[in-house]
Amino acid sequence: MPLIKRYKNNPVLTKHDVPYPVATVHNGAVSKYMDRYIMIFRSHLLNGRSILGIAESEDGFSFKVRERPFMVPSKVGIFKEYEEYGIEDPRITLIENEYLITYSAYSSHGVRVGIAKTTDFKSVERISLITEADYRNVVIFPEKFNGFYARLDRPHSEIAPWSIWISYSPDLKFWGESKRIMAPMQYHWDEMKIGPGAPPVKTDKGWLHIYHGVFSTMDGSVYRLGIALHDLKDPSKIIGVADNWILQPEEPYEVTGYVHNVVFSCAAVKEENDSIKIYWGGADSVMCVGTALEDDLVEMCLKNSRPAL
Ligand code: BMA
Repeated sequence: MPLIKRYKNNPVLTKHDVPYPVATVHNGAVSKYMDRYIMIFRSHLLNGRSILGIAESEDGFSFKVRERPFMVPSKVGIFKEYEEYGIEDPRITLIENEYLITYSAYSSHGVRVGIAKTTDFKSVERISLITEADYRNVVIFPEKFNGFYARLDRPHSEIAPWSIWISYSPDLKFWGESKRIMAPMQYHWDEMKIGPGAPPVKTDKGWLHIYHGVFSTMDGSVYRLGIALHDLKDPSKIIGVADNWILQPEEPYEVTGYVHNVVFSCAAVKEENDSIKIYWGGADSVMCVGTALEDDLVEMCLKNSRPAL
């Protein structure tokens, strides 16, 4: 049995399901909302810049895309300046009755991360740009720690391997106490860079965090998914990181597309039967889903783990 069972009708969304012209549908965030699943996904427009669309589902497998995009680059204020080249790779966290949406904001100043909120997935309000350049992949924990929001992110660096950091905030605007907590491992599937993937999922044994790792080959980079377990009370402590990847590009829709050999996750949804739905973009072109058992993922982190740093 594979660890992650791919849904038999993958991909669950493609550009053909979108009622406006796009080149891709990928790297979608997913959350349960009322009795439904909401997906906010990234699409490349035909000019190569990205916007965020929205789709709904009753079962988490079969999605219908709304007529209009959910978020496009802002036309006002500071967001206008920093979102000029597009917005990418959303993540959704439900915390204290608000759905927080983080996304990468691209402009001539580099890439930084924005945060917005919604309570109904109809209107959305931008809160702040929460990093300077060059950061991507912010995921927010769905609980506070000692009254502080916590996030994982991945700064770019010229002199250090691209690693996962943690920061805290009292108000979602001001962030600090930053610390590097997990690094790529040399001559390992994630040796080139790692970054946060899905917002962490709570289990009895710790917070499960699906991250992406990249390996450089003669044929370009390969994006795979890995799994780490963080301490329940102190998420800066990593209990274990699975040595093996949990998913790699294997199906045709993951191997070939806008960017070859990519599985990239921005969402994991915990179900009542202790299974977890994992969502990922295939080859930066389509959206896919699979299911895994929570216990299997936890066990992978605890047995046969590699050092976090
Ligand atoms: C990363 C980001 C992701 C993308 C991945 C693979 O740097 O741009 O959005 O899925 O590369 O192309």
